Order: sequence, then C-alpha cells, then structure tokens
Amino acid sequence: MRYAVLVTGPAGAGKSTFCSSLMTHLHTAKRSAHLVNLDPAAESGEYEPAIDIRDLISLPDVMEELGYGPNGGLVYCFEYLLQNMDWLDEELGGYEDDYLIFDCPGQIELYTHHPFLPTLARHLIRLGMRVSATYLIESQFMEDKYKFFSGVLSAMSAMVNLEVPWINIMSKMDLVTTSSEDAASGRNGVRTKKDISRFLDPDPLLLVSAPGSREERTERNSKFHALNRAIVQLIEDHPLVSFLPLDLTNPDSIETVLSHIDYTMQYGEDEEPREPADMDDGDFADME
Ligand SMILES: Nc1nc2c(ncn2[C@@H]2O[C@H](COP(=O)(O)OP(=O)(O)OP(=O)(O)O)[C@@H](O)[C@H]2O)c(=O)[nH]1
Ligand SMILES: [Mg+2]
Repeated sequence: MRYAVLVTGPAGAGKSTFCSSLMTHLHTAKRSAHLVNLDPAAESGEYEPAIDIRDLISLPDVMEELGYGPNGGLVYCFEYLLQNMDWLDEELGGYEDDYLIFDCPGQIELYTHHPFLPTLARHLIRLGMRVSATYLIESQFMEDKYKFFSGVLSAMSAMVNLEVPWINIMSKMDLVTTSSEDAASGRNGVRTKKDISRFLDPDPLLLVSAPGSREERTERNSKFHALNRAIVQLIEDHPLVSFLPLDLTNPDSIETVLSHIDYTMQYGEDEEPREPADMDDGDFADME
C-alpha cells in the first residue's frame, strides 16, 4: 500500500520545513518515506525530492516564454501537470509500500478556488493510494483574532473542497510561550495554556468583544457586527476545524502529528508481516 500526505496551507506557513522534519523523523524511525515537490517555484531544501514537478515544467520558463506573472504561471504549471498525469503515474510507479510526502505551493487560491488538488487527490486514490491532507496555519495567526478566523474559514473551505481525511495544524508553536519568564523567546507573545486551547479548538466567542469595550462599540455601530455574528454562527454550526499544535523543536510534537496522520490513513493496518529477507536454511545450521 502506498500512502500520500498532501502538505497544504497558505504561503510561509512552514510547509516545506514541516516536510523536511517529517522526512527526518520517518527515516529515524526506519520508515520508508519520499518527498514529492509540487511547488514549481520551490527553492532546493534539505532533502532532494524523489519526484519533482520542476522536472516536468519550470515556473521561470513559463514566466519567460509565456509572459505570465508568478501566480498565473503557477496555475499554468498545475494545469500542465493535470494534462500530463501519465508523467506523474510513471514517476510514482517505482514506489511500493512507501510514504510519499507532497510539498504543495502556498497560493491560497489553489486550495479554495481551483479544482487542481481535488483532481490530483482523486487521481491518487484511483491509483490505489491512501490519501490524507494537512493544512498548516502559523501560530502568528493567534495574534489577531480576525486574521485567525480568516485562517479558520480558509481551512474549512479547503477541507470541504478536498474531501480527503484532513488534519489542521498550528505550526511554529516554538514562537509561542506559556511562561512570562522567557517572554523574549516567544516572538508571538505569551499566552496561557487555556488561552491557546481557545485557538486550537476555535472558540467562536473570541470574535465577540467584551461589552463596553472600544472594539465592541465600533462593532455595534457597524455592519461588521452582523457579519461577525454570522461567522460565529457558521463556526458553531459546523465545528469541523480544530488544530494540532506543531513545535518542530520537540520530537514528541512531531510524533503526535505523525501518529494522527497515520491514523487517518490507517497506516499499516492491512500489511502482511514480512519474512526477513535473508532468512534461509543455512541460517539455522547451528541449531540442527
Ligand atoms: N520558528 C519557526 N520558524 C519556522 C518553522 N517552520 C518554518 N519556519 C520559518 O518560516 C519560513 C517559511 O518556511 P517554509 O517552510 O519555507 O514555508 P512554506 O509554507 O513552505 O512557504 P511557501 O512554500 O513559500 O508557501 C522560513 O523562514 C522558515 O525558517 C517553525 O516551526 N518555527
Ligand atoms: Mg514551501
């Protein structure tokens, strides 16, 4: 059985860094994993991708030859990939019983507007692979409740679009600290555990400002208030989104995230136990 993990999320959320850490973690656990780069604009990272969209089409070439900008060029690259899926099939052909980690680009419209990733996911499922997706947003989103809820809504929209088992991840948790003593290390602020949990399991009431506060007065005076109320209602009615915290400086945190990904794909559930490859009669000569 082959397994595919699509690593998605907005620009700079830490997708490529997470892919590398996951690769290191899987290799340390002696599991067979390969990186698949789907970002035609990617810089080279720590791991050489086993499959790389840049071998099929390169963004600088598209921009130069067709005169597209970076976003239009990226859309063109993905359209080109979908028209040339036999290239991907051939590249995937050599991998059996492997974990394939797909590092996706950061253009948010790829997840919310375009049918590319759903088409790709359906294709992988048709090839007999188990597919799951992770959606990363970074801990800095917790700094601003409006930014945070826009992240929640984009996660919800991408999730509904993709229709595969899905895990939302709050990345860069090393930038948040719960202790006021080492406040300097927490670039994204000091927060209590209770406060963090209101973000990991989004509490729609975060959007409702304290009565009498300046924010509340502006919200009450504007259409903003009605919009917020509608968003609160939407999130309450569809409690689909919650986040797993990811702190790459802590191996336990990576292990927890990986075990959730394994679980969504039922990793290894129906593998047959393997015979050790070098076991033959000669190995037992001294026991006879
Ligand atoms: N402190 C901290 N920084 C991180 C972490 N993950 C990523 N970064 C930094 O965040 C920046 C973006 O990381 P990438 O992994 O390139 O993010 P990405 O989502 O792949 O970005 P795009 O592919 O451009 O969308 C880099 O400067 C990383 O060093 C993390 O867990 N903690
Ligand atoms: Mg990247």
